[in-house]
Parts: sequence; structure tokens; C-alpha cells
Amino acid sequence: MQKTWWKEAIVYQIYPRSFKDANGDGIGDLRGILEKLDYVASLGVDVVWLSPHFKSPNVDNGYDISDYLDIMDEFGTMEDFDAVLAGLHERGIKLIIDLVVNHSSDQHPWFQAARTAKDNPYRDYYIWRPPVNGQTPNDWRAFFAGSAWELDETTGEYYLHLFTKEQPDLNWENPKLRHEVYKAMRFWLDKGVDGFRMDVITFISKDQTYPPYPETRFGDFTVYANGPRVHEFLHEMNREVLSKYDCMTVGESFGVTAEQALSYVGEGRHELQTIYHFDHVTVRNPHTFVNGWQDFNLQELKAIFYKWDRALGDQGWNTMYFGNHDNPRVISRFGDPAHHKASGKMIATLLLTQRATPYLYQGDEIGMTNCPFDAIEEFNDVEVLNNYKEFVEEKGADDAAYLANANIIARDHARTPMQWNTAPQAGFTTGMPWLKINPNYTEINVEAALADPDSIFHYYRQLIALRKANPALTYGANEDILPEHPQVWAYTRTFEGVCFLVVVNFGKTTQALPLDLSGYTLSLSNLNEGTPHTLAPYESRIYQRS
Ligand code: TEU
Ligand code: CA
Repeated sequence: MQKTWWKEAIVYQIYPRSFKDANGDGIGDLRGILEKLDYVASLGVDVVWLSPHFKSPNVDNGYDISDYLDIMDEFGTMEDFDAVLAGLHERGIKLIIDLVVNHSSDQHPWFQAARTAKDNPYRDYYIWRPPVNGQTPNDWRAFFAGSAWELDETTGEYYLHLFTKEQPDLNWENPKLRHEVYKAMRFWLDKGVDGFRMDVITFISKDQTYPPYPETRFGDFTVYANGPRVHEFLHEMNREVLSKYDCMTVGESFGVTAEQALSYVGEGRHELQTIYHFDHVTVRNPHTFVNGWQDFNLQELKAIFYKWDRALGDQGWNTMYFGNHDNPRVISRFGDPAHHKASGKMIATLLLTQRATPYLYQGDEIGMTNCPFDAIEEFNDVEVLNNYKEFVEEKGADDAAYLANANIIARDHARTPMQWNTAPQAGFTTGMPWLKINPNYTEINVEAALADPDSIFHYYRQLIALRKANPALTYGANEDILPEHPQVWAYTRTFEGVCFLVVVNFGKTTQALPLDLSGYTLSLSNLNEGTPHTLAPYESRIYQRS
């Protein structure tokens, strides 16, 4: 196993729209990020992943790109981008950007041209099929409700869109399209960008027979992943672009199992360096708005972690995250807002002590929680709104139940603006914010976190420093030493003779800690209870063996 910078990196994800608004239009922007670079650097992170900053009509907040070589109007200019990149580099932080090339925006000039005529030179940049018996070519459904096919009146053919109809899928079968993508990648790498997070990259190759949706897997979108040519395309991308730069890659890999993971990231594969799976964030709860919430237990979660650790630990490399812009807030999802500080720090402990590159999402370092949304109109996300239209308005699902469910899982929880201080609009903007501000900003905000030496923020800083000072926390073998325990997670991380022991109480009841702690010295803990063989709710400790 080789040591590399991207294995040792700690990543901080910025969702630009919600980070900081510098010009008062209510939308976060690049100048806003620039103002906050010292804050980001103070955490001790090594890499920033920036969610899409490209030109976009924002049907899916930038995940619908209309120009891969230009900046979103609301976010600023190319000069602003260059300033952010330079500012990060000055602080020793690398930048990875979001490569969204499974689909483009329907406003992209390629699509605008493609839809004008069947013989347009850009037609084949997208996926077109004639109607079958006057109907859609097959029964594929889109992620954000409805059919995955949209009829285009001009030419009487359907185009494929796995997400919204404003996000037509690009046709990777076409080598011209592939080379346009590689050109765009080189443009940003040549500017000095340090790599890519690749949006739904495991969907780029489609089964050219467009088979019917497997009946037994209805609603299971993993069927679109791992198409027949996906490895060939990634291999080509690696050969044409990635291999020529010292850059970092992380492929969002919805639908890739632990058993399949090495085929993407194995060291001899020359495809991607890492992938980002969904198994733990969807445990018992595939992302749907119509099923109620299902509780899960720690054993299920541990089983997922160790499955992935065994699959990639020695021959590839894992990633680790609890939250991002597509998930609810981590304390609401995996912790407990009633144990705000303790559970926020417990999640941090788990995040930063795995054999994997950790991804921290903006706001989680100050313990932001889910936002109460009182009515459907308060949501912004196309996923919540389109599914509402289909299931509640068209199919008669229960309105209140839908709203309750969205209050648990909606992506908007992660997208409410960053809470900087107690000023109006949480110091995010001087104007009207594009999305509701969580009313708890008066207590949960950056200024308060910085002023409190016992805050979640300062605990993240300590953890990050501990991880960086001790390669065993990055590279060490991970052994679950209480595999049967339903609420305590205890594991060792061992590397080159150094051994750490991590113990975590993943729940709201006090637990006995049935472990012999002699020979261990406490490095860091989230509470100061001083009772070694009892764990308070969400208590977490890291020991080092002397
Ligand atoms: O997400 C891909 C993806 O699988 C999501 O649709 C996910 O299942 C869903 O968000 C669960 O809520 C990526 C981006 O991260 C997401 O923001 C985009 O909307 C999507 O691709 C389309 O680009
Ligand atoms: Ca702005």
C-alpha cells in the first residue's frame, strides 16, 4: 500500500450557494468564500471540494451545467474563481471541483443545437429514441419523479434524463462528446485545480438495449449504475487526462457495491483513486419521500463500514462521510439534537478515525441541524418539489406524511445558509436569503463556536490535528473489538507499532465499557466524565496504547 497526499487529505465541502454572500443578493458566491478562507484554513483541512461553480440555470443548483468553461453568474467571475484558487493554495489547501458530466443542462448550447434537427451535428451528444407504440421508449423512471424520457416536439423523439427533464443525459458512446469532456477537464487542471469529485460517474455508460426496468427492483435507481462500458470510459479518461496530472479523484458511486469497488479504484486499474458510496447513508432508508422513516441500529452500520474497509483497506482506498449537500444534517440523522454537543462530537470522532479520506460538510463543524420546514412552499429542492407534485398532487399520497418525511430527509436541510453569527440572516447575507435560515442560528453559529473552547468546532480542530500527527489514524488497520455490541463501537487502529483505541457510545443511554484499558492513555475525549468503564450518552474517547 502506497502513501499518497490524497489518502492523507481531510476534505471540506463547500456548497457555494449557501456559504457566504458577499454582494447582498441573497446567494452565496466566490467573493464570499474568499472572505472565509482563513476560517476554512483554521480547521486544518487540506482540500476543499467545491460543489458546482459553472454557468447554470440552477434547476438543480448547479448540477445542471450550461457551460463547462465558465462561472455561474450568481457566483461571480473567472477572476473571482482564480482568486479563490490562489487563496486556497497560499494557505496550503488544494481545490477539487465538481465534474458533472453524466448530464448537462438543457440550456447548454450542445443541447440547444441537438434538439433542432435529427441531423444536427450535436444530436449525438445526447440520447434520443423514437416513441414505442406512441409511448416512451421504455419504463425507466427519473430520480426526481416521473419518466426518464421526455418527448421533444420538434423532432418527435424522446431524450433520456435520469434526473430532471432539464438535465438531459450526455451520450458517452460518442467519442466527440468524451473528448469535449476531457478538454474541459484539462482547462481546469491547467488552471491549477487539484482534481475532481465526479458526479454520478458510475451512470455514464448505458445499456444500449435500454432494457425494461427490472420489475422486482422498482424504485431502485442503482440499476442505472455500472453500465457495460463504464470502465472503458474511465480508463480512457485516465489515460487522456488524469494520468498527466498529480490530481485527486473521487467518483460519486451510487449503485456500486463493496464487491465492485476495486474494479474502479484498484491500484492497477488506472481509473479512479477513490469512490464515494451510499450504503451507510441509505441504511434501511433508500432515499424516497413516500416511505416512512425506518430506524437502524449500530450493528447494521458497523457491518457496512467493515465490509467496505475489508474490500478496499489494503488494495484501494476508502472515503468516509456522514453528510453532504444531498443528505440531512448529521446530528439530526446519526446523532441527537437533544445531545447536541456530545453527538456532534461523536460523529466527528467516527468520521476522523477511519481508514479512509474523511469528507466534512460545511456547517457540520459547528453542529448545524435539520431546519424545521413548515410548509411545502418553504422547500427549494427540485427533488422534494417534483416528488410532491407526482405523489401528493397527482397520486393522492398523504400531504402531512410527505411533509413530515421531507422534514427528516430533504436535501434542503443541508442547504440552508451557513450560520455565521447572530446578526439578521445569521450573517450569511445582508439581503433576502435564497433559502430559509434555520431559526436556531441565534445559538448555533460560527462566532459562538469560535468563542467556546469546548465547542464542536474546536473538537474538530483537535481531532484533525491528532489525525495529522499520527499516521496510524490514517493508515492503521481497523479492527472492531466489540463486534456484537448493539450500541458501543470500539475499534483499534494499528500501524507500524502504534495503536489507537477508539470507543464510542452511539446512543442516548449510558453504557458499560467492557474493556481492559490498562496500558492505554487518553488522547482525546468529547466529555470529561472521568468514569473509565462507563460511557455517557454519545461519549467518545480516543486512547493510545503506551
Ligand atoms: O447526486 C446523485 C444521486 O445519486 C442523488 O440523486 C442522490 O441519490 C439524491 O440526491 C439523494 O437525495 C448527485 C448530486 O450530488 C446531486 O446534488 C445532484 O442532484 C445529482 O447528482 C444530479 O446531478
Ligand atoms: Ca451573492
